[in-house]
Amino acid sequence: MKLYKYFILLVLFSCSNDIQIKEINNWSVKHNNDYIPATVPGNIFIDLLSNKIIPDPFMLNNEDSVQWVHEKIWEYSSFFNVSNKILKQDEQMIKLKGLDTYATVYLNDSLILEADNMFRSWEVSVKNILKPKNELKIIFKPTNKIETKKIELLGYELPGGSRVHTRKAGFHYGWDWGPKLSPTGIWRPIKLIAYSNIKIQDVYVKQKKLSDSLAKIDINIELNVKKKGEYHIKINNQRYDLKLDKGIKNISLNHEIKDPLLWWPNGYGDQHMYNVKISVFKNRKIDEKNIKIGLRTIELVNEKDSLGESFYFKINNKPIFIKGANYIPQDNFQNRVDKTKYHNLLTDVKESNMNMLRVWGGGIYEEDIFYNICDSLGILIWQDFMFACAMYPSDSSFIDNLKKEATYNVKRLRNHPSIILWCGNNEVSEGWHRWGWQDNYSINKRNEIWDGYKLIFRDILPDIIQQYTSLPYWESSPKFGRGNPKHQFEGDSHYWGVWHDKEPFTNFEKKVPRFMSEFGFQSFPSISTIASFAEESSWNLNSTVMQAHQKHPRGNMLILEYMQKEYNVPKDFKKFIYASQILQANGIRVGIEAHRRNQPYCMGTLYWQLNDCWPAASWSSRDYYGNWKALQYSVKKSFNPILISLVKKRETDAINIWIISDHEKFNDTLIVNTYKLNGRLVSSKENNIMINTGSQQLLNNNFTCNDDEFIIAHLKNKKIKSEVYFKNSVKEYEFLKPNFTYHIKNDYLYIKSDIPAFKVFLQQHNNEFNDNFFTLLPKEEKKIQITNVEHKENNLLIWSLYDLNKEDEK
Ligand code: BMA
Repeated sequence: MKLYKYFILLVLFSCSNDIQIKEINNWSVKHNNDYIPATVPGNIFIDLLSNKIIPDPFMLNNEDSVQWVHEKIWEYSSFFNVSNKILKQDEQMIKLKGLDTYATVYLNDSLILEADNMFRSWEVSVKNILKPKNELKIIFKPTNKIETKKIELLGYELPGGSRVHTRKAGFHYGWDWGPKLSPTGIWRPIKLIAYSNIKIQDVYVKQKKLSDSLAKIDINIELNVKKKGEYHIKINNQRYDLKLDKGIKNISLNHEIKDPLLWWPNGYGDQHMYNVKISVFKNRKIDEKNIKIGLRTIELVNEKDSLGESFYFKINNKPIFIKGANYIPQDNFQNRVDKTKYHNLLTDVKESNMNMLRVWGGGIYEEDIFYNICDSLGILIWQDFMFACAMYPSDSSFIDNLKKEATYNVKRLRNHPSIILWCGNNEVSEGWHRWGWQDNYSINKRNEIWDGYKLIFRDILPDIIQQYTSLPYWESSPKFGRGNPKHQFEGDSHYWGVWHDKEPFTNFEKKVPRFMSEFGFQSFPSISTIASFAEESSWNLNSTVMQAHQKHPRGNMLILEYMQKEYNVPKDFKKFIYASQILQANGIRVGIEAHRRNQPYCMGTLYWQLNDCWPAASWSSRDYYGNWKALQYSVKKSFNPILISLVKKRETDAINIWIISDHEKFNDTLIVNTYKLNGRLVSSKENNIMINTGSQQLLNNNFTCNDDEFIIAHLKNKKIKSEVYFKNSVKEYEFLKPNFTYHIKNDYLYIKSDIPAFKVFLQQHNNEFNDNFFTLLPKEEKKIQITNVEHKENNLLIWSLYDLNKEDEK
């Protein structure tokens, strides 16, 4: 009996000493005089929407009618009970991982926090305020009033407008691809944490040395010691005894890994990861953190050469040609971006043969899960700090706030092997030097604003990167705007001559930079995506709803202008969407192929933009719902490790043939076929070739074709095809009507055509095809995998370029 009592006591004692964590749930938000149920993490739009107070802001042009939402004060409240176990602990704190944005926080009517930065996490000690029954109340003030006051205080407006005064995602204020829907609320979880002995605050695994035979790492652990005494730490199974005084203690333990396995980007090898388990004990285990690390070296090489200055990444001492895209937040309402969405998006990135995403500076520092998946798939991350297309204030409170934001996020993300670069901002330097921003200010103000820029992007942020990581820092993307001729010779470049300046796609071939970090062209999403926000009666470019879902002021006009040059602009709206997608895909293909051909002068290509934050017309390759546009299928091919690129020589009709191979050296037979439009083979030339890695032009090939012909090249053994080469623009061809035959068997579609069919587009319910917008040559049977299958053989829509030109003849 005695023994039994002793055992119970021991259990109680050990529980009371462990770290207690409780998520604070059961939220409501005050609307008029009622409290309505609220979702946390979430935001006010989601709450008003799920309580049927506002219409869906993404539907129709509802965005306009919900603008009142961010002009109001919103009060969130949660009543929660706290157990004795928690109340008995020496330390009790509330951790608020994300408040968007100006928030006053009360616990049981005591003011515990005034928050002013959505990118920070806040920890507040609530000992003596916490009771068995509690109310946590958070009052969010509208950003606009506070911003107006800050502008008054500064005495002038900064480029970028009022948003620069608030540390909140830039795109919430509206962007040229996204709505003005600026959420307010608790966007990351709130937890109550209580403990008495010790807690692991932070772990940083720093790689000191990496060779084939040995990795040396330092495991830096930050401990918050509440009770001085004897502790021990275990790293995996190795034990270290420690005597610790009260307070924040930093300890560093050396570790070695023999014959280390490296972490490689997608396409270059495995993404080997090591588990590091850190446990703290005082007789028994008190706290534990599990970290996954990847061992790799990183170098950003900026070396002067005869042409300018290089910009490329070496991973594990190997120069890597970067293939990828720019990434924006997946939703204005972040709480809707669940695990599945992260997983699907990043899997698509990997399957599209990409090895990098750039997390663009007008969005958010992403969720941990995003980087975890990138680590496991080998997707490198270029991480911008959250500053975009504006000049920022530099008063002491703003600076103090951003220092804390940067430190917190850099520390949070520094164990991820996928993150290989931190970049100060998006287009801030370019804007200041090239967009006429300075014209509005006196010399003194200009100096003041530029001094602020230098302080943030040349002093503070690089210092933080240096202090907390061993990663490279890049001040601003791009290094030079396209108005400065240096953009082609030095650093990274955003080439918007195509699109913004209406230059032809072939200018991508002339303006090849050292590293292309942005270039793009818009298109419309699939009809099912359009149907999600527009009724059929609005399916035309001039309807109010379609205009509301095109945020670039010249967007539709530019699409039409470019389309007219290449295609007969379809009158049918669905065909117009098809044409807009192949127009975009082909234009970006020209750019990607040019960048890959020009390696090692150019060492990377990131197109603008991978994804969308709502259903709309935009530069994306993958729409809000994850549907692949023609561009996504096309980049998957253009980013294939082996690429055949046919390119017209300047001033002649002949083409050059290039082969690009990322990894392999091989021998093969290159077959170059010229066909008539009806499929008759006019000529076929075979060449045995030896391919090296990198980019290689095949000499002595003066291939050319007549007006009613096209060329296609393929590698016999590798079975890789080039894109079709047409000498003239598509609208000049009289395509013949292809007759397709197909059948569906076990999730596969088998399709054939009697004559060549180009940009063959398949659509059937919500079926997803693993290839689309492809070329079909006669006698060729294409096998396509279908997912989401609703097999209906009789309702497959098939279009090809013939359908664009045919319409015009009607
Ligand atoms: C780029 C981006 C964004 C913008 C895009 C398209 O430069 O950085 O600011 O959405 O252009 O205009």
